[in-house]
Amino acid sequence: MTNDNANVQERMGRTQWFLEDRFGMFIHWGLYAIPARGEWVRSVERITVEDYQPYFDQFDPVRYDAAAWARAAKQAGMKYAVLTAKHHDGFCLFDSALTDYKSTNTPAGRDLVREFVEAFRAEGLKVGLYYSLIDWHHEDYPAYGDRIHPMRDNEQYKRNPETFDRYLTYMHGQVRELLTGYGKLDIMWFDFSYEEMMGEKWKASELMAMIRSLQPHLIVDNRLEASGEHGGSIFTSHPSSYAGDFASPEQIIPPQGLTDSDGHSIPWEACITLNNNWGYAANDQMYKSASTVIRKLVECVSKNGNLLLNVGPNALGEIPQASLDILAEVGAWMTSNSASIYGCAQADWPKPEWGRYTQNGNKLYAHLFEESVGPINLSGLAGRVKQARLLADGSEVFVTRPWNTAQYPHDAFVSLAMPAHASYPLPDRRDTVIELE
Ligand code: H79
Repeated sequence: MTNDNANVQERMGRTQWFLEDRFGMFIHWGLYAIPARGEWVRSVERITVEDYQPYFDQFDPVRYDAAAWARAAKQAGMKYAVLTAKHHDGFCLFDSALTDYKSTNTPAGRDLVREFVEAFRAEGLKVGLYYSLIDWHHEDYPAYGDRIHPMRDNEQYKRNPETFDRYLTYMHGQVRELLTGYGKLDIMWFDFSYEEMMGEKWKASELMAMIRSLQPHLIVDNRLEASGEHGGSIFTSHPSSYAGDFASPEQIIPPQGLTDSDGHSIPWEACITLNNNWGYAANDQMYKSASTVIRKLVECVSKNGNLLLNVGPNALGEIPQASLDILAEVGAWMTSNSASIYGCAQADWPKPEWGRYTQNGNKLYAHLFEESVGPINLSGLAGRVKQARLLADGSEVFVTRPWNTAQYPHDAFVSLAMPAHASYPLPDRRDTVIELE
């Protein structure tokens, strides 16, 4: 069944590359890298604009080397990246003509967004920009001053819609700057709507009309309309013009792939941190292992989704070494296994007991997370497997039917070792991939 809604049709065209690429880097970077307690520090600790000002006066990331970031992303197997051009604190990493609160006015003296887009494009990666709808610094945003918790400021908004209009002019103007001054962008990542602050409160149809006219191929997340409570009309058969091109589950991988009310798959991207913070947090060493990252990437792809994995560079501009180490190990796995990720999607078979399937046409990828006792059961695949090979080295895997499988006539079995009924360690304990034709 196809959907004749024009927004859905156009979305399918725009998101084609996104559904193939599957793996991207999220980068949260700004003044908050100096206090190093996460990007929400100003709100959580009720820091006033004045008390936050020293971080602006000190911001001098002398080791920022966008080319080094781009190499780390590329070597990890990532195909695109999204940088925080402006986060909730309102600080701009780009040379906006509409504010003085920008990196070019700090000791950094540089347009950090420009360096980012140029370096990542040079590595062949697609580039996206995160732009916060919320702004704790702009005087016309209803959460100005020390009342900076956006969830609690609707009363103030209701009292003063005229001044909020001035903020919207600023916000739309900055989006225009980003879309006209930095070449071809691939993603705009808006964050976030809440309570009644959503959709047309942001003048979203006007904003989207501008985006579509300036950069028609660009894809947009669903957060002009989605809040924590609901994902917006992208989940219906007739999405609005600002419903977005993909859903954006945060710090969660949905239990099943995401579908609209007609049961059609929706493009989605889980954004997940490497430790427990988005912005740099000096005391947060709760890093996910490379193994976990690989398996979670596989899980996303097995449910038709993408993974946008976050790093938080420090005040000097470096991606933390612990993050780089994990990315390098993920990259080592991707080097020999990425055919089971790029261009792959949910398989035609249900999730197996020992791991997950991904699929690309007639290639089915069995991702073994668990060691097996005896031959590995490919449920329901009896007579359908033409050939099986280890993806990492191309070596043949035995499609086998030893005596102890006779009672399971509908299942196919493969074995990584002879004799076929032996137990054996997996060649790659993170995820051993068997390519089945
Ligand atoms: O940019 C990252 C987050 O800063 C942002 N979205 C991702 C991509 C985000 N903003 N708000 N939220 C996510 C949800 C709000 C969470 C909150 Fe809290 C709970 C705000 C206050 C309580 C988390 C915990 C942030 C501060 C404490």
